[in-house]
This record gives sequence, structure tokens and C-alpha cells, in this order.
Amino acid sequence: MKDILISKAILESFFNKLRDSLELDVAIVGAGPSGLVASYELAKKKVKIAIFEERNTPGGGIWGGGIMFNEVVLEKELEDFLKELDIKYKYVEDYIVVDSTHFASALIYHTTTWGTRIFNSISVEDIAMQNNRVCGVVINWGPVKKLGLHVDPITIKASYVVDGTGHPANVVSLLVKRGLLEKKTEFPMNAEEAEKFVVEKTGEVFPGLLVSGMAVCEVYGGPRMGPIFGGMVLSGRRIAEIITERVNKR
Ligand code: 48H
Repeated sequence: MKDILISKAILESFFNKLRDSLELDVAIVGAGPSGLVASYELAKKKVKIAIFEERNTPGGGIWGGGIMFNEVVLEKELEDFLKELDIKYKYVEDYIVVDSTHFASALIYHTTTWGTRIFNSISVEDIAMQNNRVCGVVINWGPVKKLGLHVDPITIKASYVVDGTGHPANVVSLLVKRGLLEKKTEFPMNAEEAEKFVVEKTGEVFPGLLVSGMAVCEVYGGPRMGPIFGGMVLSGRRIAEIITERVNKR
């Protein structure tokens, strides 16, 4: 029966992929723009990396554009990045505009082409810690979290974990609730300030744990920026720079 061969192909392929991802250089939590860009830059440098995304659709806030008008805006400094990824864009006055479905799918396509594994429908429900350092993520199925089922998770080891979970900073919050870290909360809209803030503050918040994208604003009390995504791209790039420097030093 051919149907059984189809089932076998899926099981073998998925379990090989997951088994091979049990020990990573970098685990990124959340497949939003900052996590996708960080993974793309790191995968190009042959860093062993996986993204865990609790929804079954990687792309985070990109798809929705601005109030569901599916276009996103980027600063003109990002033109070279768009060209590198063969992303189509246009100018409206001084800003670049990109169709959000094209942008999301291009980031997903390029990072996975370079070797990033994206585990969608998998939620990070906790972190692993040793010697006061974050050393991995604790995963479960996204629907298990959504339905509140009592199902124990499994652990993935990672030299670095990136909180790319957007507005709620879900990974950082796991340390905050244990009294291991303090955080502020996101400030009101100011696109110009926010775009600089998010890049400047991107980095390590706790040994082994880095924070990217909107989670940076939540952790350090930075303003939000609405549907402009240059800061998210640059924050992802900054994560890759920091981790590459550390990996090279080792
Ligand atoms: C697995 C998880 C978990 C978890 C959440 O919000 P995102 O798009 O992330 P960023 O920071 O790269 O981009 C932010 C941008 O989209 C945005 O919202 C902007 C610019 N807003 C400005 C404004 O003013 O509003 O994506 C985060 C992803 C999502 O896909 C979540 O499903 C996922 O993380 N996620 N995945 N385990 N515990 N928590």
C-alpha cells in the first residue's frame, strides 16, 4: 500500500531532522523577522541552528503588514539586503515598500536553503539551565500549549538561545518569573526612536540568552515602531554578529 510508504517517508524524515537538532549551536525561539534574519546570517556561516515556532506559520508579524494591508516598510539602508535575497521592492518617497507575503516567504526560503531547520507548531515552554547559564530550550507541541494539555516536554541543548518571540518576550519572562532577571515593558509608538533603540539594545540579557526584535523593546522599555521592519532586520543581523564573534573566539 503506497499510503504506508508516504507515512514512512514523513516519519523517517522528521525524526532524523529532530534527532539531528538535539544539540545545536543556536536555538532561536520565534520565526518572526528578527529570528529569521538572525538564522539566515548564521546559517550562511555554517552555524548549526534551528528555529522553534509555536504557530504553524513562520513569519510572525510580517504577514499582517499594517492593519492587514499586506505591505511592510523598510528604510532605504536595507536596499542591499533586499537585493541579496532577490526581494522585489519599490520606493514610496524615501521609504522602501515590500509586499509582506513576498517578504515573509523570501526570508523563510533563504534561511532554510542555507540549512536552518524551522520546527513549526513547536512551542518553547521553558529553558534549560546549568551553572547559572541558559544552555537549551524545553519544547512541546504548539497545540499542547494552546489546549492546556498535561504533556511533559523534551529538551534541546544549545550553546546560545535567542528570544525572538516579539512583543511578549516569552523566553525572558521565564527568567523574570523566577526572579533571575528584571525587565521593563514596551513603550508607546515612536518609529524613529524605536528603530534605533531595537538595534542598539540587541544582545545578551543573561548568560547564554540573547534577545532580538520587539522582545528587545519589551525587556528594556523601548518604544514600538508599527509596520516598519528595518530595525527587525538589523536586530537579527546584530544577533548573528555577536554570536559569530563568540564562536570565532572559542
Ligand atoms: C515558540 C513562539 C513563542 C514560544 C512566541 O512578533 P514577531 O514577528 O517577532 P519579531 O520581534 O522578530 O518581529 C516583530 C514584528 O513582527 C512586529 O510585531 C513589529 C515590528 N511590531 C511593531 C509594533 O509597534 O507593533 O514573531 C515572534 C514569533 C511569533 O511567530 C510567535 O508565534 C513566536 O515568535 N513565539 N514560538 N515558542 N514560546 N512565543
